[in-house]
Amino acid sequence: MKKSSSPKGILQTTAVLLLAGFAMSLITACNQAGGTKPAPNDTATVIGEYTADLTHAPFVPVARNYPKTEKVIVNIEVVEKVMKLSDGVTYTFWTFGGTVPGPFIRVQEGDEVELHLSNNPNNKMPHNIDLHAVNGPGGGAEATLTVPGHTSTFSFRVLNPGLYVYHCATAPVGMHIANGMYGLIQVEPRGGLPKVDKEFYLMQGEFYTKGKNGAPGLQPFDMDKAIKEQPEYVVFNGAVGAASGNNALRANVGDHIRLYVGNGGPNLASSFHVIGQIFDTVFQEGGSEANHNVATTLIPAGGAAIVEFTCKEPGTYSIVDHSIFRAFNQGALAQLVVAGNADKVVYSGKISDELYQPGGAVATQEPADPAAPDLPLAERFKQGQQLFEMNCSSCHQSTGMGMPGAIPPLAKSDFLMKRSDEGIGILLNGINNEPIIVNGNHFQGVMPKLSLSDDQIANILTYVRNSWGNKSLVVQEKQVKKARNQ
Ligand SMILES: [Cu+2]
Repeated sequence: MKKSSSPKGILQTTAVLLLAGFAMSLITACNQAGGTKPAPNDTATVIGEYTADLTHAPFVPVARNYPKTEKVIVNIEVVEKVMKLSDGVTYTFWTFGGTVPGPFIRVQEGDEVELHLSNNPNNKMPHNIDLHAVNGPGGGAEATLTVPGHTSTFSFRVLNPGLYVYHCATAPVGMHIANGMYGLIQVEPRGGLPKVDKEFYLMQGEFYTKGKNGAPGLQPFDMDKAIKEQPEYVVFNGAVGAASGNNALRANVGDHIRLYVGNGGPNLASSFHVIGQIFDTVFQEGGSEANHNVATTLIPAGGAAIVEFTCKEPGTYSIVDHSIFRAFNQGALAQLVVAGNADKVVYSGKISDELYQPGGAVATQEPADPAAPDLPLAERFKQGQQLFEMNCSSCHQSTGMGMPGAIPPLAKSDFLMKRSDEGIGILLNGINNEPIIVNGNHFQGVMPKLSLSDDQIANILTYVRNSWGNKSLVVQEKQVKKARNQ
């Protein structure tokens, strides 16, 4: 911040000094209370000043690793703006810095942070910021309450290292958070965290829209659903698909990866999990004590965690809230794409797939029967609908719309409808991470080979190829048999 000699500047400086003094007296009181925690770096002399480099998710600022305590200027502008929540769905987000989550702030233990919160003149609402890294009333909320067209300034010393959530705390607080007003501040311990190869920023949050999940158009906020804690969307980084598909996180085999994960809530705790990975280190709740060898870690609303792991196998890893309907039906699904060479000792992949018939029956392949009876479209369609609901709809959705960025749509799918084999090959063989393009969008993932008979495959394909705007002929069992025998 530029030095100002205006009366306003002097007033601000005075207010900052008063606040700082108040904070110091609080610290003294806390220390005298006999806590066992080592005295924080509260009296170090501040040397130098710089403006923080803020990043937007999934990126994290480079660690500064400066040996001295500094004054850090943090400038954040609040912007109310319409952005995409899901394919065809928009929402009026209230944002720190124009994105959800807000910018990642990285400072060092003991630093003096001078925060300037500007409220864009085109905004309609007052806003403020409550940083969980602050020792002081409201975490800065009262000091930063700002109407549109104004900037508020306050300063605080970051006394406790750790990863902390910040959020707007203007009434109605829940609504400001539910509209996307949250982010993370990492207070680096002195000496820094151990070096890793890749760092990413992910933040979960729920959205409560008037329309049901997938209902198109600009969706208003629904206070009743928010109070009942029944979101329509649970997402990472502010939108369905914001960290999957073309936006997936990327790394290489052998990289040691650190994820800074926040949960803005406003209501739900996250059962944070990376499918097919084990966190070698977890700083639970963003604190200083590390736990090791954890597969799923709980992140409370308004809380955070730092997780670390090394990918030993290439592939696409799904990052989920393991409250699993949120992942596959509401959007809480990110992806990490890992490139490199496979190690068959660590993970073999499928070695074989043989018929299993308990009771001593001799397992034999179903004989090819080119004379399998043709059935009318209506009959295969009806059977196919039931089979689809049981086997396919949890990923592709009952609407056939899939999940943007993660699961390709079947409705009006050029990939499916233009195939010369009617899609039989996909159901027979599955998809094993081959990149595909559906209606111009890139997808890469795994569709398992399901245990379906030729008759069942014919039924499912007849249903899929004649639903949600798709139109084609019936697929018959003998076509599937023929393809299988080839
Ligand atoms: Cu706000």
